[in-house]
Amino acid sequence: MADGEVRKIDKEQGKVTLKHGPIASLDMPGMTMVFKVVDLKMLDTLKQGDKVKFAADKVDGAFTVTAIEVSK
Ligand SMILES: [Cu+2]
Repeated sequence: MADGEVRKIDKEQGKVTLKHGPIASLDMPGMTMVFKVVDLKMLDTLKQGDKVKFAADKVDGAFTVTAIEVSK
């Protein structure tokens, strides 16, 4: 799981903007970027400013959040 912070949520498009730390599985350094989500219900659990832990993968060519939880 990578660390991130929710910057923006777009329920209509099914996308979330995350400022994230390095993601080893994707060989990606830290940055702020937009992800799709595998399940739109994920977006209901999030709000702007939440610190999160998440997993992401490339699905049909698009970086997609496959799991996400708010850090306590
Ligand atoms: Cu990134």
